[in-house]
Amino acid sequence: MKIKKYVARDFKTAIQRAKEEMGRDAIILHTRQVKKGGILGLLYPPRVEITVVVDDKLQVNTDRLRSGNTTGVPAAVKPEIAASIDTISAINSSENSSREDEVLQEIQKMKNLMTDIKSRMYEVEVIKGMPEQVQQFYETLINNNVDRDIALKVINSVATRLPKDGISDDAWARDVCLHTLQEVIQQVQPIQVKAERKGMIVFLVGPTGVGKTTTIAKLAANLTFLDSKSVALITLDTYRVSAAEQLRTFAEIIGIPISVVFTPTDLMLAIEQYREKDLIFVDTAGRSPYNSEQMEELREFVNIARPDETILVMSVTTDNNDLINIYQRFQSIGVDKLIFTKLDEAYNYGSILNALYEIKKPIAYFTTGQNVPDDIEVPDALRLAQRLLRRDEVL
Ligand SMILES: Nc1nc2c(ncn2[C@@H]2O[C@H](COP(=O)(O)OP(=O)(O)OP(=O)(O)O)[C@@H](O)[C@H]2O)c(=O)[nH]1
Ligand SMILES: [Mg+2]
Repeated sequence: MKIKKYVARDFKTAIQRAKEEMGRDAIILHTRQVKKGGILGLLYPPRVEITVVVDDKLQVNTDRLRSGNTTGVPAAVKPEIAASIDTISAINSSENSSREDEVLQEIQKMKNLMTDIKSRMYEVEVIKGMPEQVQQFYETLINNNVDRDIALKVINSVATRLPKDGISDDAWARDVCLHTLQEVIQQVQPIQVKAERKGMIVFLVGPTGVGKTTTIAKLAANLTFLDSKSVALITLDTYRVSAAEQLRTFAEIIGIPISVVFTPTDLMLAIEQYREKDLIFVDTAGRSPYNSEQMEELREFVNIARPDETILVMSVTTDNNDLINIYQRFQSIGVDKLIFTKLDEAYNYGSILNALYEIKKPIAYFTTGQNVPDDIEVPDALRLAQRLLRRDEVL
C-alpha cells in the first residue's frame, strides 16, 4: 500500500499529478484546503491537498463499493471519500463543463451585443448619409414605436426613391414616405357580402378580452341597418353564461336571430338553419394561444364549419412581439384577415405597422372605442401612414 499527499493550486492539477505518479487505480482518501498560517496566510491564496492511496486489496473493495456492496471496506477508507481518481476527475470536469457552459453563454451574449452595436453603428452611418427629411422620418417612426429595423428598411426604400442630389421639396419627400408606408400596410379588405352567395360564414377568433363580441355587435348592427343585409349570430362562447347573454342582448336590440352552440354537430345545425341569411357571424370564446387544448377545440369547430373568412382580432395595446406570436399560433387554424381593436387606447400606431410587416395579411377593420355600433372603421392606409409620420404625441 502506498499513500501520498499532493498539494497544488487547484483540485484538477493535484489530481493530474497524482494520476501521473500513482496511476489510474489510485484512490482519493481525503481532500482539504490548506492555508499558510500567520501573516503569510494573508499573502498566499489557499491551496488544495489530496491524500491518495494505491492498494490492490482496496481496489477490490472500491469495486464492491461501486456495485453497491459496502461491506468489507476498511475503516480507514470512509465510503463517501473512497472514490477512484477517474470518478473524481469526471465529477470535477463536469463541474468545469457547466462553468464552461456559463462562460460560453456569456461570450455568446457579448457577441450578440457586439453585433447589435455594429448594426446600430451601421444604421447611424447609413442614416447620416441620407437627406435631412429622410432622417427626420426615421426619428418620427421610431418615436411612434415602429421597430428600428423596419423603420430603417422603410427609409432606405424612401431614400432610393428620391433623387441623389438632395431634395428641396419637403412635401414631395413626405409623399414618397407615405407611399412606402402604405406598401407595408398592404391591403385593406373589409367583409364583402356577395349578392349571389347566401349563408356566408365569418368566424372571429382571438385572445381573451380583445373585443371580439363587441366587434361582432358593431358589424352586425351596421350590416343590418346601413347595408340592409340579413345577419344571424352564432356563439361558441359557452364557457361563461354572461358571454352568451352579452351577444344575445345585442342580437335582441338589433333584432336578429342568435344560436348558442355547444358541439360541432349543433354548429352544423345552426348554420343549416341560417342558410338563407346573407351573413352568419360566429363568435368564439377568447383563447389563450398558448393553451393547445383550447386551440384544438377551436380547430374542430373551424374544420366542421369551413368558414368563408376567419378573422383574427387583436388589440393594438398588445406588445409588438406578442402580436406576432399570437398570429403564429392562430395561423394553424387558418387566418384570412385581421381586425385591430382599441386604437383609442393606443399612444401610437407603430405596433400595427410592425405586426403587418411580419404578418402580411389584409386588415379588415379598426375599432376605436366601446360604443356599439359607431366605434368601428374600415382602415384607411393613407390615414394610418399619416398618423405614423405625425410628430406630435396627439393622435
Ligand atoms: N377602448 C376600447 N375598448 C373596447 C374596444 N372594443 C372592445 N372594447 C372593450 O373591451 C372589453 C372586452 O370586449 P369583448 O367584446 O367582451 O371582448 P372579447 O374578445 O369578446 O372577450 P372574450 O369573449 O372574453 O374573449 C369590453 O369592455 C369592451 O367594451 C375598443 O375598440 N376600444
Ligand atoms: Mg366575447
